[in-house]
Amino acid sequence: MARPSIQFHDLHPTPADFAAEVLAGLRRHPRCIPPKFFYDARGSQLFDAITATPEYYLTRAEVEVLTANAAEIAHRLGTGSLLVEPGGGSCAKVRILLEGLRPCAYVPMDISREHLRAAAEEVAAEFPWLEVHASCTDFTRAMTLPEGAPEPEGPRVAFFPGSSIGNFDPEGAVRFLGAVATLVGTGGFLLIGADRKKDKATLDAAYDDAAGITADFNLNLLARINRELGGDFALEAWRHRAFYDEVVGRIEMHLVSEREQSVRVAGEVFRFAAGDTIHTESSYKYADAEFQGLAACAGFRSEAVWTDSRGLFAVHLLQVGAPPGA
Ligand code: AVI
Repeated sequence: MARPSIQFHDLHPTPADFAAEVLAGLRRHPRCIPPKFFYDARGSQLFDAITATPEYYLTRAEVEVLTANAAEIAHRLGTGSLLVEPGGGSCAKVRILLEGLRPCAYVPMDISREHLRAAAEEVAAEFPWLEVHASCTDFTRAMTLPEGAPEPEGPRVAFFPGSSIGNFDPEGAVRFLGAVATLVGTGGFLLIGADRKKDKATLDAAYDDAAGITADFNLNLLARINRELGGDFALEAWRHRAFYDEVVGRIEMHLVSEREQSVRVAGEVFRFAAGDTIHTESSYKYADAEFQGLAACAGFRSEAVWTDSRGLFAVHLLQVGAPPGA
């Protein structure tokens, strides 16, 4: 029987400067804090809990699409590809595809070292025939393959599930897609999940579940600032607000000050009036054609798009075309 094969490549990514980014965001108007800071240990647990709420349909819909179409995806991509997953710290959804794809190697990339190591070891144990090259890197800054990753007989394929593309603004999304296109090269593929535009009630509920888990996830950011940056946010004086802006086509998540108050963070004082907000996340929703247009700006053409039985969520298969004049 094949033995699990795993290589761990530590590219020593510079950790995000939590203090500097939070202070810069609180000095700005409108105030904002980047959503990447949601994911401390408690935030990651809360995110997992969100994906199991009845209102947050995204994860279930995407799993349904991948499961229903795994054979067709494998048929289109062939075997022997090099499968790369930027941000693939938990290697969860890729399991649906591995048996069909039989890639020559799987390269999950993530900044969270121990989380990546544990997940990569688990996937290698579960698929003993699979060569795993886990790469600890900040893929938003540098998207390169680790040294030693094999040259595949098949194409290079990137996998970016979860509608995480929606957490970039459209310009940032095109930049990210461009970096993926460079990584996989001409003829390479991207399989990517993108949440679709839909009625406001469904979207508002998905980001403000009745059990209050998304609210806890949002408020945990303030608890993290208190703990790690010597902040004194009074959590009971803040509330979660999420709404779908139908004109812009995005969910906005905010923390709303319930009263006039002063807050100290890392020695600096910030004043808030009642109703002032801190914008903590945007989650863009795309019609299929709109998303394909965005991907085209980054050099991809659409090969296929699949949706779940309720038409809520799309998984796009994109391929990098030859550069103009080639
Ligand atoms: C990680 N990301 C795709 C989630 C989303 O739907 O935008 C994060 C999230 N925020 C609140 N609920 C889920």
